[in-house]
Amino acid sequence: MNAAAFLSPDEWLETSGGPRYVRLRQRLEQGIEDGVLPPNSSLPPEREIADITGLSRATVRKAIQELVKQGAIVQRQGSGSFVRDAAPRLEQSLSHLTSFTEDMRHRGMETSSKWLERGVFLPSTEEIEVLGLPADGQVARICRLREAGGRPMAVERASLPLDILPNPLAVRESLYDLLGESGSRPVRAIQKISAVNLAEEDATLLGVAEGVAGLSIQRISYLESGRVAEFTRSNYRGDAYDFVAELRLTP
Ligand code: 16G
Repeated sequence: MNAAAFLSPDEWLETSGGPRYVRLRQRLEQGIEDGVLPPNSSLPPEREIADITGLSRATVRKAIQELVKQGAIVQRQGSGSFVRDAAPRLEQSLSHLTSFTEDMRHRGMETSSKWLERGVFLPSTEEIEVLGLPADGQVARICRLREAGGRPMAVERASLPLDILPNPLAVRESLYDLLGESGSRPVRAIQKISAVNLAEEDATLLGVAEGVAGLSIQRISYLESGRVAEFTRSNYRGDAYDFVAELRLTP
């Protein structure tokens, strides 16, 4: 079945309730899922979808914009709308210290987070060592499932000294934005990347089967003064991320 036949309204538009743009969005989602609209295929132009369905162009645009926000459809200037790649791989440069929110914004993707844990805790031995905390001190922890374009990308567990993040509940979408507001955004970081087979908890959160390959990343970030500001352990979906490092010959 081609896209035009699939969008022909008799079968779906009149048979279910809800706003018309939602019904069109659902029909397109179904087409993507069933492979009628395969990865990288182009969608008919808005005008044509409006003609086929009898919907207004504004309604068609609204449905498509929702799918763009979800990351299911990408728009390319001058050439129209396309179904996204089967498993879009995102590249993160290993030479710039950026936040998850910045990385995704740079690609035009919307981010969201699900809070798994946040608060003030007694530190573990590892946190005491890495963050240089007094043994009887406290630590701020924030654990999040990070999503981009509606897809889960990483489980992130960040620990920070309490004077750097006094109120973990104050973090909204971006930790680095908040740290920037208080003048304690890290300026340098060391990252260790290793392969991991995702254990049940993180695999479930990331929407993959237990034991599937992922990337485990440990980031230790520093303030200008050289003090450790953040210790983060993250598990990324292996099929979603490429980390790219630029290498130069030393002069
Ligand atoms: C990145 C960092 C993480 C940092 C987060 C802040 C890696 C492996 N990790 O995900 O250490 O806490 O960005 O992002 O890159 P945010 O400002 O969007 O909360």
